[in-house]
Amino acid sequence: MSDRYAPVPEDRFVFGLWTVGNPGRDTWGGATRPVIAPDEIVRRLGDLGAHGVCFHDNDLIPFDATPADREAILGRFRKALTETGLRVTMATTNLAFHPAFKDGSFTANDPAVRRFAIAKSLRAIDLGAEVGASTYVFWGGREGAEIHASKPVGPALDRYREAIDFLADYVVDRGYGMRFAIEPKPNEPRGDLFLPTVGHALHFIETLARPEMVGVNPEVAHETMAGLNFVHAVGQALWANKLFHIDLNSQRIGRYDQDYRFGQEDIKELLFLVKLLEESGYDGPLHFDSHALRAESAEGVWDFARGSMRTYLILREKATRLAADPRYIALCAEAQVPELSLPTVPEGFSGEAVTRLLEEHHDPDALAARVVANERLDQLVTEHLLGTA
Ligand code: GLT
Ligand code: MN
Ligand code: MN
Repeated sequence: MSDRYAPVPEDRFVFGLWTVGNPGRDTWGGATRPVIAPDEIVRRLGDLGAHGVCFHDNDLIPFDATPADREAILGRFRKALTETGLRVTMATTNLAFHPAFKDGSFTANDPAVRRFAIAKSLRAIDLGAEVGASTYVFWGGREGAEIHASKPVGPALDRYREAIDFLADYVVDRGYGMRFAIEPKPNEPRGDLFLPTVGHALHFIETLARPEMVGVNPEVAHETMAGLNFVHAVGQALWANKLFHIDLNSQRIGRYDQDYRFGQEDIKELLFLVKLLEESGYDGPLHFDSHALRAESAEGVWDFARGSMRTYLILREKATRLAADPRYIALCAEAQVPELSLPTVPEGFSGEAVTRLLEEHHDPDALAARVVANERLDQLVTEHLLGTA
């Protein structure tokens, strides 16, 4: 393995405690690997050249921990952070696991559950602030329904918005300076989830009291589950200045949430994702929200982590080479890619502009006959990926 693909903290690679810490449990079977303590995860990631970690409240502090337990765990965790130089980039609340949330958390029909969910989030925000997290993610794992009759969408979205608005006010009130990122997902664990796609989340954000504080946290697997184009989802989030965080992994269309290692599937889409992220100037965390295969061993988890980062760096290099390849530039020119950035009616609307457009000679047959060379363009991309370009 060549050193140029060895990550350094400046690459901004981050793993959730629940990702490398995933012991291989699934719906059909128990753990295949031992649980790893948070401070041990920090040390192993530090050895690999990662930048940071993120967590749900209960990944770090168990649900039933006493205040003394909390301080002891936090002490060990902080010590590992100091010794390795790793940062906490993001925190979130586990609002999915406890049976109390079986009918939703912020959108549970029972107001007492909703109040508990907000209180749990307040404590988790405090915990995140204590260790320096600058982004707070909201993934509504239980916000949804299986049957139509139980959960009218309008009131549910009102309650979702009420919770986010309340928590945003709290962050401002405490002076934490955190930003929120909403993570869409189409389904699982609920039959249908609210805010199922990046597009739904982007619209919802515009209805909030503090829209400037809230962006999205798109995940490769989640848009792909729904058969959507992830590069387009991220492209639109960037276009809206709302890409606050990103969850990187791999997924096959139409399956359950597989959370595969980044690069395990659809390398071409990931090449364009990396190209987009790098060219956009996105400077937030690159979070791998994925886990090692269930059959993998305890030690293999670190191969998974190393592989995720290495693949990103290889794709980053490929993206740079592709963008600089004169053949690519020429084929993009033939496909009129630069022209897409030119305004269509540069002078804007006016009566004269309308007249000019209507009087202009348009030759539809000539327009239809133009050459766009998309086959050669994509073949060149493919050969870059295959190493034959
Ligand atoms: C859970 C989910 C992820 C979310 C995490 C944040 S937890 O693993 O599948 O996509 O990012 O709550
Ligand atoms: Mn995720
Ligand atoms: Mn996922």
